[in-house]
Amino acid sequence: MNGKGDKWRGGWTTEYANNFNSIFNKEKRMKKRVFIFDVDGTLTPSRLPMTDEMDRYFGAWLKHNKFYLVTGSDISKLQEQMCYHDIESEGFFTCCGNEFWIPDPHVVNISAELVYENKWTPPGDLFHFLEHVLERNDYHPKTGNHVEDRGTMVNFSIVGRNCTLEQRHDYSVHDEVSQERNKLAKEIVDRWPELDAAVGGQISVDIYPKGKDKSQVLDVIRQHQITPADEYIFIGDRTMKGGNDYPLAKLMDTETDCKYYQVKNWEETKTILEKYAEE
Ligand code: M1P
Repeated sequence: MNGKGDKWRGGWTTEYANNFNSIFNKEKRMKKRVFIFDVDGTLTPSRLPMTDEMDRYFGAWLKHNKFYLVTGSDISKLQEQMCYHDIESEGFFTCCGNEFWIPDPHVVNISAELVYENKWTPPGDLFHFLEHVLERNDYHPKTGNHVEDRGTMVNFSIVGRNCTLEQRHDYSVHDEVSQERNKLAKEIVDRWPELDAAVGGQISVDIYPKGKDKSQVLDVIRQHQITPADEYIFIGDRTMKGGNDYPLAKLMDTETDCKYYQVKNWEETKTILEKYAEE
């Protein structure tokens, strides 16, 4: 094959077709991909900032990629963990998608503009119930700060959010065996069918009105992207049933332009991103 002048058109073969891009000096069109990341356990170790290795990798990766973040945490926790990379996202969702923020480096302290928040007043008897759960549960230690009302959702933890990293780890081992967070989430949904409860990070349960979970972010992202992406890719560590990434993963399963990955830690996320970068 000597280039496009050779036996032009009459001699068009599969070989020409397969080498179309190089013959016509065309760059292969890059697929427009939009990545959506959970934070804890996906980009960072649980409740800790990104590791130096991931910080460096992600900092370079984001120069060529579009991404959103979707976490169960609130904005202060997310920003503690993201090593300023949240500023370079297209947007980020906190409180399981119940708050949407657009980065704006000019906004003092938080460097983001709140686009919406789904304000929610939890039923009063939910708090009574959670207090009762704490009393009846004999896990020790209980460190304080057990119920966090974030204004759009409630986070509940038996060991308490004041725990040290070691106590956090011990509780997560206990929970792995006892499955008490999954049982509690089920009990909440049985008592309040209008609510949903899901296991997010290592020590707590997220509670919000039914449907006000991470799945709500996909529509917002689609509308926010002026030209549609070819592919939306979600990576999370809790995409299994009962996890707070599950509703989004389940929705993405039904959409032809979406894909999701379940990971065990940030290392697996990095490996996935490296594979995409090789394409
Ligand atoms: O982002 C994941 C979760 O992070 C924290 O969970 P935990 O303290 O249990 O590890 C919480 O902020 C939780 O709301 C959030 O879903």
